[in-house]
Amino acid sequence: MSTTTTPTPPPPAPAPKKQNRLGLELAVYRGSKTTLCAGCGHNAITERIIDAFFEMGVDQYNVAKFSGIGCSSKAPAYFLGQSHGFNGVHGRMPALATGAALANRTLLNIGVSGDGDTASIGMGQFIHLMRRNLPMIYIIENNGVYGLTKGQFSATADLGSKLKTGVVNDLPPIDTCALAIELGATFVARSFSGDKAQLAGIMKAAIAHNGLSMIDIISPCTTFNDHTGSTKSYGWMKDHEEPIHEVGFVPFFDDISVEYDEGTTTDVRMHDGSHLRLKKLDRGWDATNRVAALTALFESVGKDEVLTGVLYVNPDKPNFIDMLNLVDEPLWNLPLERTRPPKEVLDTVMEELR
Ligand SMILES: Cc1ncc(C[n+]2csc(CCOP(=O)(O)OP(=O)(O)O)c2C)c(N)n1
Ligand code: SF4
Ligand SMILES: [Mg+2]
Repeated sequence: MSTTTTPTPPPPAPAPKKQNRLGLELAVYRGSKTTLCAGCGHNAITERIIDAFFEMGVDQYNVAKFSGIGCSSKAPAYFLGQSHGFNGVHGRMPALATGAALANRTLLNIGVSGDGDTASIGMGQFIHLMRRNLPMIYIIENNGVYGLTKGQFSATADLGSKLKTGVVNDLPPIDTCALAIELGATFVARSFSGDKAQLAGIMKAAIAHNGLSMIDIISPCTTFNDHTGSTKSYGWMKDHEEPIHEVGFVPFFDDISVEYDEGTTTDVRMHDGSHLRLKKLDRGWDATNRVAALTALFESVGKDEVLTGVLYVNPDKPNFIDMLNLVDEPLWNLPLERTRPPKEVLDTVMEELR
């Protein structure tokens, strides 16, 4: 008796990988493999940065990444592997970023810092960066400890929170968001590394913003600060995160006529034509009102709640580079005759000083 064998059908062709508006795949936006601990919140933030730059279709060659020292400051090595990068001294990233932004105004700048790198050793530089409203994204990966040096309290640790050893923090925290709003940053947000949807919207809006975007992201340190008694742990954030609105974002290259209800949603037109859409929740937060944002942050102190979302946004204030009235071309590319005053001008200056 003859047997007939049915040929096995060929396996289905793999689904084509999604491409962005530059025709690039997500993988192109990755960097080196992370060396951080498994489960570290910083790794989740790296993923959100990769997603946001991919979805916005940013040209990596036009991006400069900056950082200081800490586990968090290692993160720029793990995203945008084809961008420029400068890993600086502890707490001194703002000065580096300021120099680079002035030398080449066409760059899109992103800095990653830690709560130690920013709120302890780097505080002097941080406050001047906020006050200058330099066009850059400044991310604080906030775990309440110095992870890299084995978990000492940082200046953002909450009053009464505990180390694994039982040591209690008896100093009040510095609220980097309240400081940034007061000092002049024009896009200030707080989020949680575990809140994928919210962080995605915030990150894309920060890319679209033409000024200082300060994003403080609670980012649990699984090795030194993820236990009961910590207020920067996954468990605490799961129970105490209080989103102030739903964050939506419509990039300029998508159809912006998407319907929304003006009564419940604030629409903020960003510099590049994108739209940030903040759907009000119970609090009725007005993210364009600086004083109200500060008041709400002060009122939340001691209430065991972490307010997350875009706390404040002002897309219209001139940034540091606009204020300096620089020429349109990058300074690094100007010929000597356009950067050095001619001899006659110098002679006149010398004459005046006689
Ligand atoms: C001038 C200087 N002082 C102190 C140190 C030691 N040090 C290295 S990283 C760090 C703190 C890092 O904490 P954070 O910025 O919160 O980053 P994390 O590791 O928690 O992500 C300190 C104090 C240093 N490297 N350089
Ligand atoms: S020590 Fe903490 S902050 Fe550093 S990589 Fe490990 S989990 Fe992350
Ligand atoms: Mg830290």
